[in-house]
Amino acid sequence: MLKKTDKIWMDGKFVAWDDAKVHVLTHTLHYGLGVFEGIRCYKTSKGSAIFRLDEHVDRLFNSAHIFMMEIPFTKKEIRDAIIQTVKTNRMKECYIRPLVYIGYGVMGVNPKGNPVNVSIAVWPWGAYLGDEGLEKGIKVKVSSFNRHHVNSAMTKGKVCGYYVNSQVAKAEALACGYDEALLLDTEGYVSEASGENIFIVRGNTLKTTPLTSVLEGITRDSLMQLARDNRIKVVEERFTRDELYISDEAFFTGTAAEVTPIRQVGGRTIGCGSRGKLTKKLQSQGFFIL
Ligand code: PPE
Repeated sequence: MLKKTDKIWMDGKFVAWDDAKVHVLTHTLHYGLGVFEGIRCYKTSKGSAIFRLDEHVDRLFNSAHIFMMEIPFTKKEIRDAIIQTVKTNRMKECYIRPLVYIGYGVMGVNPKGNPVNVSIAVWPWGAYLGDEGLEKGIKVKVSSFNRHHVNSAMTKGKVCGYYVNSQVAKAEALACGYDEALLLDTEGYVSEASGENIFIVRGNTLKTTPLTSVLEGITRDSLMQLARDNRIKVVEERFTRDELYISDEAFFTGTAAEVTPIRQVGGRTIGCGSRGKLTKKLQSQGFFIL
């Protein structure tokens, strides 16, 4: 269950958690066009810090732009509102969920004529794929579902409706006894997990999928920078599932999942069958601390 916090920011005002409600004919509820972000605030030795806030706000606005949703606030207003929401709720560490959605007014596929609403909620969120997963790694199923074709989903946008695809893949993986689903793109190459990007290690090279059929992950970007700082070669290149099977190490990255090692894919052990050396090193740097 979600752990309630005090207030949720809705269109410029703070409302009590229990009163943060919308009408059942809210357009996004029916047709899935809404865009959102997932951001983490960490407790550091210098106080609380929101991880790459500007990049998350930029991505939120980019998502809205792609779908021609006009956010009735400036980037600065949203940025300030996010900080205020963390402060108002007296959170030292939390997950932050800004959502831009099409409101109540007109029904029918065409969203025009409806307001564009914005909400920002925060809550405490621990290890997304389990504490043990962060330390020992998780079991992954190559999904029977494909990631969206690039001409049906524009993955530079983080869109509510896209997560139906993630949900069916995740449900299938869990039903089969795995922890997470890995989806292939429509050409059969590895794309991403239900809520994470993927990296593999082969020799001294770290490889991740290019930004064609996947979300432009902010954690992915941080990981690539971190690896390069450690003089590790990083390539963005398509790869197949068998390359994952024979990789030395593999891990997922995401705001919620942080850096989660993969220890098994479809019954095949990956590398040492536990968290790899490089994965541990990268986990211990930056904010992804165990
Ligand atoms: N791919 C997908 C499909 C995805 O949902 C996420 C984040 C990523 C990659 C990684 O992006 P980034 O967070 O910028 O590194 N998934 C968010 C939602 C998770 C949820 O269950 O809700 C998240 O991690 O916040």
